[in-house]
Amino acid sequence: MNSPSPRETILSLFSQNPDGFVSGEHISAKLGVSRTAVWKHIRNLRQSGYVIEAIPSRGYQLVQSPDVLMPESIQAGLECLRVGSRVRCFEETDSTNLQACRLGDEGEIDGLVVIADRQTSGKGRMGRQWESPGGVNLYASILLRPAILPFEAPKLTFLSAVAVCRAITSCTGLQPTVKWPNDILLGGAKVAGLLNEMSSETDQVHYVVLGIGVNLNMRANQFPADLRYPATSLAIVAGQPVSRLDFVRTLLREIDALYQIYLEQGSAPIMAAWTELCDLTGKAVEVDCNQLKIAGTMIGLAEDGALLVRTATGKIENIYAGDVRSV
Ligand code: BT5
Repeated sequence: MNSPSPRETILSLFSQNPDGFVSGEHISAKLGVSRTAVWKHIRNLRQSGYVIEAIPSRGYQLVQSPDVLMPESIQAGLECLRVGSRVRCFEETDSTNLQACRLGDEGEIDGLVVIADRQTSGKGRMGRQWESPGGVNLYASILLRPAILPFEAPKLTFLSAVAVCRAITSCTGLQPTVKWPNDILLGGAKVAGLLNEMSSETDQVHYVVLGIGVNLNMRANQFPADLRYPATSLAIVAGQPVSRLDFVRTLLREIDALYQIYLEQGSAPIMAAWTELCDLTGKAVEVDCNQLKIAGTMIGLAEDGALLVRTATGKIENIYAGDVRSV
């Protein structure tokens, strides 16, 4: 991991002190710089939107952080094993997945996180678009380099799905559900979408990119009229805004913890957690598989991540790609 910048060090000192006070002397000793240099770093942080008060004889106090996603505020005190070891934030990019793939091709490390404030070509599955206005949502891609075979990689979508659900519950108390293969729903409306991509050879994965889009503070009038399914945001459902910074930090911790479980125990515990979050098991569904529509009862997941649907004739179909709808 790269050594932290002075800003990162100061923000992490704030996060380590429960009363929020850090003395100028302590910062200057930690950074190995003069008190004047400390004051300059504090001034720069204020210019970036941090509200920092200076209280005589107690030191500096971080009163408020801006809801701007920056590597140092995301990483401060994050304590993840892998995820977030490097964080790249863009004000605007075409797609965080494309960025992460480009960086993956250049050799970026396991655990790299790419975040954008807005995307100009946010990607959904099968060439669809992901609506990505600025300042309101989370658009993130996580680069992982697990030593797995290519056929295993699609199962990592379940990891992102469980992590997103846990982060939503932790930040808002809401209880989302999952819909195979890549949707997170609140009250039946889509609140988050996932898009995994990978680079591999026949018998080796170079990297996997977990693409995660979560509608945090998007307003009803920001959704296009022609969405395939009803959509919503956490703020619409919770009735109050969600801190993007808190959400992304919570999400990265959840992904890191699940990734550790995945590396130690494989995908079975993660798929079990996903199944718990799915409320369509045992229900009548219709799956749109491009040319073909399959109707039946959703049974659950096969070991390889396929969706199992029992049709009216009693036949069990293993479905690898499609859009599921409850009927
Ligand atoms: C997805 O595709 O749900 C995958 C979305 C992944 C987005 C993330 S953002 C970070 C990373 N970088 C990227 O470029 N992508 C990933 P799919 O199941 O195909 O759903 C796409 C469909 O959802 C669209 O055709 C619309 O109908 C609808 N949609 C578009 N934007 C939406 C939004 N913000 N919220 C809810 N629904 C949306």
